[in-house]
Amino acid sequence: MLVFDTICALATPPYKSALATIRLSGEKTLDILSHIIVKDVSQIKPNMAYFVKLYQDKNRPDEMIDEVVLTFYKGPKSYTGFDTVEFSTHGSMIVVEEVLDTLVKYGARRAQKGEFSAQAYFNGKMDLLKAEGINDLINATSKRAKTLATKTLSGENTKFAISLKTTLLDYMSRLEYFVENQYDDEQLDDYSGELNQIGTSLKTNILEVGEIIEKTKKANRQYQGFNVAIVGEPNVGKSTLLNALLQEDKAIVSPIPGTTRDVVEGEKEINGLLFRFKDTAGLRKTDDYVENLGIERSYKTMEKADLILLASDCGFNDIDANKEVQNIIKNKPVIKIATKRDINTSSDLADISICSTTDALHPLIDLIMSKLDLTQKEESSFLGKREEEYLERIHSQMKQAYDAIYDTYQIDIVSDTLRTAINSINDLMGKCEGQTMEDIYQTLFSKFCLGK
Ligand SMILES: Nc1nc2c(ncn2[C@@H]2O[C@H](COP(=O)(O)OP(=O)(O)OP(=O)(O)O)[C@@H](O)[C@H]2O)c(=O)[nH]1
Ligand SMILES: [Mg+2]
Repeated sequence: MLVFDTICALATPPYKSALATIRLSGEKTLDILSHIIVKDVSQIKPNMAYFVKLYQDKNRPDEMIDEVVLTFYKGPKSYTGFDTVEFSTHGSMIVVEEVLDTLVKYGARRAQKGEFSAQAYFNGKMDLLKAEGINDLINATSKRAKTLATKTLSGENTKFAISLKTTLLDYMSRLEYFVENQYDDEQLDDYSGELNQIGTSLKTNILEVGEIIEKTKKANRQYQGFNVAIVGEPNVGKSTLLNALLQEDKAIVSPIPGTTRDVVEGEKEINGLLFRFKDTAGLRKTDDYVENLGIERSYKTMEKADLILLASDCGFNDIDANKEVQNIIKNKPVIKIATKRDINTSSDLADISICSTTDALHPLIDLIMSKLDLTQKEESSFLGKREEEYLERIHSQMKQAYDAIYDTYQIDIVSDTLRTAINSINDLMGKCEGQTMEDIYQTLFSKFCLGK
């Protein structure tokens, strides 16, 4: 992949639609344009829309491809930093393919996924935190996920990373002053005082990064959404509960125990968050081969769940005696639901008692929100697993530097560990020293959409 090739791609979904947007970006953009429109390209002003006829060859007006609206963004004031043109064509895939073939004929190359963002990154138009924020926004599947992704675009994450880097650089330069003067007796008294001061400030920085990591973890969980398993013995009303939560007739309900065999799942946005509810086969001892396969899936679904709704219509004694269930739920949030409140007395062991066929489920939803620690909207300027991993790395390197101050009083060790932390901050922002463009593209931008 050569980032600085002139590239083209469809930027809207590849289906028949009213309009389609095609992007062309790179140094040859205007040259390519000069072959396919009659208008003199030197007269085309940036950021203005032009209604033009697009030709396979402007000298052969019988071969018009489409009438389009084109907008020209002059580099470096464009998304990619290169001259860029966006064509808004009629949304036929035949038209789109013809435009792309024509752009390729005059020197463009079909872009790979995320290559426009890669151009922007390598052209210094944005750092990785911003590029990933844009991708997170495109992939958001709930209102909350969208809000979290938008927050990462504000640039607060980059500001924080730069300010932390500046602080650590300041500590390093103060330490290096002492390294240079360490044999000067007059300086020795100041030595431990200065080191202590740096240690105290570093501790505050470590706490701050720790808090940011916690917020990032919460934001990541909220961005991904939550897997909620509905589990219990047969016929207790699990499928009825799934249908009530989804407000949809998704799973088969019947009075015959063992009705649900496979995992039945559905997504629902609640309070702006995405929940994936999974109804499972009722847990019981049985000789039925297929039902046992379903029960195995129930256990696997429980293992992967973020929250378990444990349903029972006759107290929880039997399910509490099920060692396999207890083993899985001991480290997970669980809500014990007494079902069929209209015909049964609730158990003392239940967290909530419901009738899925008639009750409004708000109390259960409130309980789900509090069990998953979702009652407060967490703000985070960082989002994404890569960010979380780098922040943890930086955090542990800062802690190593702190420990080195008090364990060894060895300035060079403190200074070295701070330097490693600074390198990790650079990597977090996307400096990625020692990595080739291809490595960076493969690990990051190849996950983006085509045309982005
Ligand atoms: N009275 C009453 N009946 C209910 C309630 N919830 C479910 N039922 C009934 O209980 C029976 C079993 O419901 P399901 O939802 O199929 O139970 P399940 O736990 O999914 O059962 P399996 O799939 O066999 O494990 C059906 O006849 C439902 O109509 C309730 O709140 N009140
Ligand atoms: Mg069922």
